[in-house]
Parts: sequence; structure tokens; C-alpha cells
Amino acid sequence: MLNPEDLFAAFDPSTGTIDGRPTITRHLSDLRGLFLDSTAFETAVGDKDPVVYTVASIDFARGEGQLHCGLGVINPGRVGSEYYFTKGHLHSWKEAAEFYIGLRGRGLMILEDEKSGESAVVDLLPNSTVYVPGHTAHRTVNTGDTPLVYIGVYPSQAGHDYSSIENRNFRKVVVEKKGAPAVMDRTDFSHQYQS
Ligand code: PAN
Ligand code: ZN
Repeated sequence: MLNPEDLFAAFDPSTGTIDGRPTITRHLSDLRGLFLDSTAFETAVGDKDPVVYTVASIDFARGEGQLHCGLGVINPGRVGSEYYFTKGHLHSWKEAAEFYIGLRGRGLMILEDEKSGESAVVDLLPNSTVYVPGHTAHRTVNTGDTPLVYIGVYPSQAGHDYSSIENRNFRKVVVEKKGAPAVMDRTDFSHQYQS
């Protein structure tokens, strides 16, 4: 059925909402265990447990060949020197690729091949796209001082597998160094925070 009311969706990049569609909110406490500095993390969670990001989604059509999309907004912020980021995931249907489209702010995507472990860190900027191939874990990082706003478009059957990332995390971290974002290997950092 080509019902214009179903096919059209208005979104607001300043609120991160899509009219009539659900939004999920991730607070800092939802990201426990993923940041390098657990002491800085607990201090930052504090009483207020700030919102790190929201995702509004359109999942109107389901089934083979159908698409879903998410409007993501990551607030600016850091835990210690590490910039705010999304949980990160693989798609449950491993073959599922995804297009990210940058709308506002500036950030990076950390991509990691699930088999080889090869990493790539790619700019996510307004008026640009990032292609996430299948079998690739992906995390989005806000390296700016304004909200990072983007859309992700993916097969309706993709699904989200968070558990492998929660267990092993990404090999690359994005930290502030002398006022600018720097991409480092996690292994170069983790020893600093082991008690
Ligand atoms: C995106 C992500 C969004 C939030 O819509 O779901 O950036 O990241 P997490 O799902 O890792 O919390 C996407 O990649 N969908 O497949
Ligand atoms: Zn995805």
C-alpha cells in the first residue's frame, strides 16, 4: 500500500526526534564498562547520569528487502580524555551493511572487521556518508563540542548484537590530546587504568 502518511516522516535534527516514531535514550550508566577510565566514569555518572545519545527510528516495513533507519544524536562530552560514543554493535544478520549520513557536528566512526580485527576510523561529517560493510562492528564518536547528528540506513533484518562488543570492546579509542582528537590503540592506554 502506497499510503503517503506511512511513507513520509518529518525529523528534527535539533531534538533528534522523528514525528510519530519512538526514540530510545542512552544514559552514561548504560555504557558502564566501555570507557577506559572507570573512576572518571563513575564520577561522570554521579547523581545526574547524563544522556549520552538518543536514537529515533523508523521501522515501518519489515521483511526481506525492506529498510529501517535511525536518527542518532550524540551529545558532546568526555569521560576523562575519551569522547562520548555509542555502545557499538555488529548486526545480528552479519551480512547486513549500513549507510551513515552525517547531518550536524563532527565525529568519527570506529569500524572493526569481526573476523580479521582490522580497524578503520572514518570521519562522520555533515554532507558526507560512511559505508559500514557487513561483518563490521561500528561505534560512533562525537569529537566536537556540539551534538553529532546522523542518520543510519540498514536492512530491516539487520538486528543489533551488542554482547560481543560489551565483552571485548573496540581495539581503537578516541581521546582528546592537546585539545584535538587522537586515535590510539586501546592496549596503549588500558594499563594506565588498571588498579
Ligand atoms: C545506528 C545505531 C545508533 C546507536 O542506528 O543503532 O548509532 O548506536 P548503538 O546501536 O551501537 O547504541 C545503527 O548502526 N543501526 O544499525
Ligand atoms: Zn548498525
